[in-house]
Amino acid sequence: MLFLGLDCSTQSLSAVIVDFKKRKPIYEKSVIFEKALPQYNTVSGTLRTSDPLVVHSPPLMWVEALDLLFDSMRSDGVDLSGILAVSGSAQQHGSVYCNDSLPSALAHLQVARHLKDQLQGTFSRKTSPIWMDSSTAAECREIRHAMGGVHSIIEATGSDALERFTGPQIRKFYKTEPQIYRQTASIALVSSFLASILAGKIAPIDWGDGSGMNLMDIRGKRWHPLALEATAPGLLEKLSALHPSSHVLGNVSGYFTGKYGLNPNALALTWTGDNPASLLGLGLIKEGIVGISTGTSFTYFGAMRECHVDRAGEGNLFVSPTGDYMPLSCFLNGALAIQKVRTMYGVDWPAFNRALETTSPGNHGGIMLPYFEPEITPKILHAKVQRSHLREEDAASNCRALVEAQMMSMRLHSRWMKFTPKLIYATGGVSNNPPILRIMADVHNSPVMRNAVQKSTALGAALVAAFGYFASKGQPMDWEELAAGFTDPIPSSRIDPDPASVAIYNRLIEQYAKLEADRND
Ligand code: XUL
Repeated sequence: MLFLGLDCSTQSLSAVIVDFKKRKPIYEKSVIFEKALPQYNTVSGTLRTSDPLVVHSPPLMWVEALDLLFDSMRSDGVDLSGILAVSGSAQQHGSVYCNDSLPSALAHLQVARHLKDQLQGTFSRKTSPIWMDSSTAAECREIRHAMGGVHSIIEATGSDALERFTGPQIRKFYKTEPQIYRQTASIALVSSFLASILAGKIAPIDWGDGSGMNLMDIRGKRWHPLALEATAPGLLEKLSALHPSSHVLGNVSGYFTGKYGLNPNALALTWTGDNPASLLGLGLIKEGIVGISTGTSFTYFGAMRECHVDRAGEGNLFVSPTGDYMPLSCFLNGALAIQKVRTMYGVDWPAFNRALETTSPGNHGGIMLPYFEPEITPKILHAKVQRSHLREEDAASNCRALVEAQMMSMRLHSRWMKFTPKLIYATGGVSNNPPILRIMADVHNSPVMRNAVQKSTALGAALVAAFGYFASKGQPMDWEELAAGFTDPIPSSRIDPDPASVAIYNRLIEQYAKLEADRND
C-alpha cells in the first residue's frame, strides 16, 4: 500500500513515497529550483528586485518542477501504478493568481505536451508574492484597523495582520493593480494551486494553510466575512472553498496517469501548508513534544488542543491536519542566514561545524543580532546585523554567534505557547548537523532528537494521503495509529542538554533579549 507525499518549499520540490504495510518511506527525491530550472533566474527559488522587502517566485517554475519530479521518479524506475493516493504541502502564505482559462486548461491537460506549455497562459499575474515578502506594512495596518484592532484580528483569524500573510498581499495587489485584480478569476495558495494540477480541477484550500491568510475564522474554519471585506472587493468569488486537509478531490488527473503511469484509481487529495504537514511528519499529534524545523525559515511549533492565540501578535495559530491547533513562531533568518555567513567567511559545512566545535558555549559573551534579511520574529523591516563583544573578522565566533542567536531568539519568542519543551524533534535542512543540535539542546534545556526521514513535510503529506484514503474506504484511522512507526526518532540521535552550558545560556539569553530590545533599526 503506497502513498505519495509532495512538498513544494521555497527552494525545491520533493517527493516521499511510503509503504504503509512496512511503515517506512521507500523513496525520496528532490528537484532544486535554482539548479534544475536556471532559466527562471531565481536565487534559491526566489525573485529579487531593488526593493529588499519584495520577494516573489515564478509559479510557472513550480509547474515545470512537477513534470521534472515525476520524470525523474519514472527514470529512477519507481512503479507509480501502486500508489493509492497523493497529497502534498507547500510553503505557506504565497499566492497564485489565475484568469478564467484555468479550469478548462486543468480539465484538458494533454499527455503529449509539457505542463508548463499548457498552463503558462492561465496566470493573470506572472509572479507570486511568497512568505519572505514583507512589503505590505501599510495593508496590514489598514486590515487590522478595519477589523477593529490588533486583538480583534488575532481572535478572529489566529494571527495579527502580518506582512507575509495572503490577505495583506492580496490587498496590496488590489490597490496597486486594480484592473488585473478584477480580471483575476481565482486566487490560490501555492498548496491549493499544485493540488489543482494533480486533480485536474480547482482544489479547495485546506484549514491548515487557510489559517495563514488572515482571512479564515480560526474557530469556525470558514471564510471570515469581515476579513474578506477588509481585504479586497469581490474576494470571496475568487477563493475556493475551505476543507479539512484530508479531503478527497477525486482521482488524479489523466495527465499523470497517461504520462507517468499513476493508477487511474489513485486519489488526489487537498494539500496543506509545509508547517502543518511537518507537524504530522514528526508525529506531533498530541501536546507535549516541540518540533523545530530548520528549512529556509526556522519554525518552532507543537500540537495544541485548545484554540490559544498569541495576544502579543508575534506568533501564529494554525489548524493542524488532525483538526486540532498548531501554534507556530517563524524566524526568517534560518538556513539562508547560515548560508550567508558561510559565504561571507568562505567556510564550507565541515569548516562551519569545526567552528562550532572549537568555540565555547556562550561565545565569551559575543552576541549577534542576525538580521541578514528583514526578520519576521521579531518584526524587523530593514536587514541589519548587529554585534556585541564580537569582532566581525573572527569567523569562528561569528558562526557560533549566529546559531546561538537563532536558538535564543526561538526560546524567547516562543514563550507565548507556554510549552516548556521536554523533548524537541528537529527536522529539515540543517538538522543532520550535530553541532547545531548541541546548541539547540543547550539553549532550550531539552533533549533533541532527529527522525530518519529528512523530508518530514513530504512524509506528513503522504500520511495525509493515507488518512484520506482509509476514510474514503469507510475504514477511518486514528491519527496516532496512522503515524505510528513512521515518525519514531532515531534513538542514537538523542543529544541531552549539558547542565553547565544550560546555565551559561540562561544568563546569556537575558543579554540577548536586552540587545534585541535596545537595537537601533
Ligand atoms: C510560516 C512561514 C514559513 C513558510 C516556509 O508561517 O512563513 O515557515 O511556510 O515555507
